[in-house]
Amino acid sequence: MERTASTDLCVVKLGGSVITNKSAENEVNQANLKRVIEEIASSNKRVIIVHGGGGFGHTMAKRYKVSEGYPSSTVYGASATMNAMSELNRIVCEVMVENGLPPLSLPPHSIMTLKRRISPQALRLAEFGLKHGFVPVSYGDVYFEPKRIFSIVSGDLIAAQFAVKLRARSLVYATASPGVYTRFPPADSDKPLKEVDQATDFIATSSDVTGGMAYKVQQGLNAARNGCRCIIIDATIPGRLAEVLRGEQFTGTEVVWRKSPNPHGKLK
Ligand code: IP8
Repeated sequence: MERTASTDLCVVKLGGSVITNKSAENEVNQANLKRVIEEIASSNKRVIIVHGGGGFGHTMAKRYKVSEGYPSSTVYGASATMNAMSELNRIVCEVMVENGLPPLSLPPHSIMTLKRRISPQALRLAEFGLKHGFVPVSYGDVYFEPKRIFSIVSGDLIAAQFAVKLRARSLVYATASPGVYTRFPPADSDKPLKEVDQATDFIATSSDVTGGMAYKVQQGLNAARNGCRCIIIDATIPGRLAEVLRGEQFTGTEVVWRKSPNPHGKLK
C-alpha cells in the first residue's frame, strides 16, 4: 500500500541500551539520556517519543518470565515489570521537562487493547496532545491479553504503530548499534548495510524477550510499507540522532519496502 505522510511528524524510539545501562538493574545512562533528549529538543521537530526497557523492564521481564504470561509468570512479576517501566518513564519525562519538551505519558498497560493495538482513544489523545504542543511519550511494557492474561509488548511495535496510525513522515530507531549487518556479531571491519528490504538476508541474534534488531526490521518494514521512512541509527554517538532529525545525510541503515525486492534471500 503506497501512502504519503500527511504530517512532518517523526516517531523516535529510544533504545533501552542507549538510555540505560542494560547489564545493570535499574540504572539510567544519564549522559546518553540527557544528550538524546537535547538532540530531539533542539531539532524543533514534532515528535512522539517511545523508549525501550533496558536494565529496567528487561531485567524484570526475564526474571519473572513475563513474556510467557500466566501461569509460567505471576501477577506479581507482571506488576513489578510495570513498576520498573513506570519508574524509567518518570525519569525520561523529567529529563524531557528539563529540556522544554512537555511530556504526555501514554503507558501501554493502559492504552493497548487486548489485541495488542494502541486504542483509538489513545491515538486521538496523542493527536490532540501534539496539536497543543505536548510530546506524547510511550514505552515497551506489559500489556493484557485474553489467553495468557498478560505479556510483553516491545516499544519497537508501539513506535511503528504510532508511526503508521498517525501517518508520521519518519520512524527512527535510535539504537546502540551502527545499523544492520549481514552477520552477528559483526567483525570489526564490517560496515552496516545502507539499506535492508523484505528480502535482505541478515542475521541478528538477540537474547531480548522482544527480539532485538530482527524485530526492529520487521516493524520498520511494516512502517515503510505504509509510506513512512524508517531509519536505524547508533544514538550512542553524539550528533547522530540530531543529524537524522534534521533530514541530513545519515550514517545507519534504512529499512525500505520494495514492491519487487531482489530475491537474494529471506529475512532470518
Ligand atoms: O526494550 C521492552 O521494550 P523494548 C519492555 O522496547 C519490557 O523491546 C518491559 C521488557
